[in-house]
Amino acid sequence: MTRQRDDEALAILRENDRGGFSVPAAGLYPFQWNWDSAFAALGYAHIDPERAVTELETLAHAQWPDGMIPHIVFHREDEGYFPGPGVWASGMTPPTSGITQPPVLAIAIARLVKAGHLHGERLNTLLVAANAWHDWFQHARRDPETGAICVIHPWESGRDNMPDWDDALDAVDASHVQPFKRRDTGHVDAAMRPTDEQYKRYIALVEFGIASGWDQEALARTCPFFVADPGMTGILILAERALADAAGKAGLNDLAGAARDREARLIEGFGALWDEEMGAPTTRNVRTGARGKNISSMAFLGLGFGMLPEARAARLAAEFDRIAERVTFMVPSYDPDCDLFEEARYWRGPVWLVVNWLIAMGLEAAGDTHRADRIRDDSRALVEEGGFFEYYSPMSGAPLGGGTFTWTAAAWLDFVRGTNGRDQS
Ligand code: 9WN
Repeated sequence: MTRQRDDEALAILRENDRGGFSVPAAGLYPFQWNWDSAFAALGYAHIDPERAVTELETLAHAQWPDGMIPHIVFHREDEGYFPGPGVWASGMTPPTSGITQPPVLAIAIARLVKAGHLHGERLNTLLVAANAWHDWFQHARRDPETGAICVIHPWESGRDNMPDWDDALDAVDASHVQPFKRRDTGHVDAAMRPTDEQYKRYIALVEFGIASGWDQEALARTCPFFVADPGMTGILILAERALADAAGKAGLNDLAGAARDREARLIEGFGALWDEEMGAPTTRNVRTGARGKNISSMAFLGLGFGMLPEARAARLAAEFDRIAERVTFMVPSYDPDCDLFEEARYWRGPVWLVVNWLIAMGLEAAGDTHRADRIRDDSRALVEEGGFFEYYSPMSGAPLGGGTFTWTAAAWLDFVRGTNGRDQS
């Protein structure tokens, strides 16, 4: 079975290749998505390293003049997804959405450098792009009180429907949003996707961005939705480390130094999201001060090396172990012991392999191979049983959402089979 899954993973990466960029899944997601692409590159590295580099280049090529790398790049028209380029109206070439997504790019760059696939001018160009993007987060997405990184739209977090966004999203006025036709529910079961009410508010936030002329620094001050996220902050910490490492190897010492400085400030920001009662970092609604009510999967990035002081990391590890007892497959996107947990609905309970990959990466760096192995073994079992789906039930392992998914295939090749890049060191 394992070998058969290897072949299937390779075939998915080839089939979802649109020439220079990959789509997350044919039909459901027909454009280039930001963090999907960074993970895809790590998958392509196992088939065709040149193709892996190109994936990152087409993504970086869509960078805005202000430094933001957008969450979707619309290289060509496709009616199969809503909202498309006309709705976003970003005015960019190529057309893009107007928000960002988790900054996995530098993590992919560093891994390609380590494997000997990326060097010279092409490397320098990518490092400069990643550095400008990381810098942009400090100007356009920083919580002035904690120093943690915020999102102006649930889609920015990559964890669209996570319950901790609910309160902030409910406060968004969607009364003026004109009727529209969703396309996602034509591809997958509506019971697994966000509700229509949530979708209306997603679109209201897009309209708010357009009305501001997509001025990202202004949006940080005025957007009704502005929520600090341990996920975004934790991933940016990993990305800053990766950037410092790759830039150091390339001899770009100023750039490496800038990344290290930002990393130190981000670690403080991550720590400021710690919730003593919860024993975990949680979201913070910057507009109201309200905190997330439960533990989401991304909190476990805090188990990574140097993210939290020892006593807090030990408390967080106890929460990990409690959840690990409750589910068959780690890591559920939301705490299975709370009322808001839903086993099959988008980001309210199911397991995503790319989140597992990031958490395990942190655990391995911290020397916690025991918990990292639990995550890897569960990830392997999910794919062996269910194939390459978008996400899975943490209880039954049922495959859910879209099929033949690019990042799940990449996670299989690189994280499950390739042991997180350790084989390449
Ligand atoms: C909105 C492509 C993307 C992922 C996100 C995931 C989902 C889009 C959607 O699909 O988001 O960006 O329409 O639901 O939540 O993490 O990048 O795979």
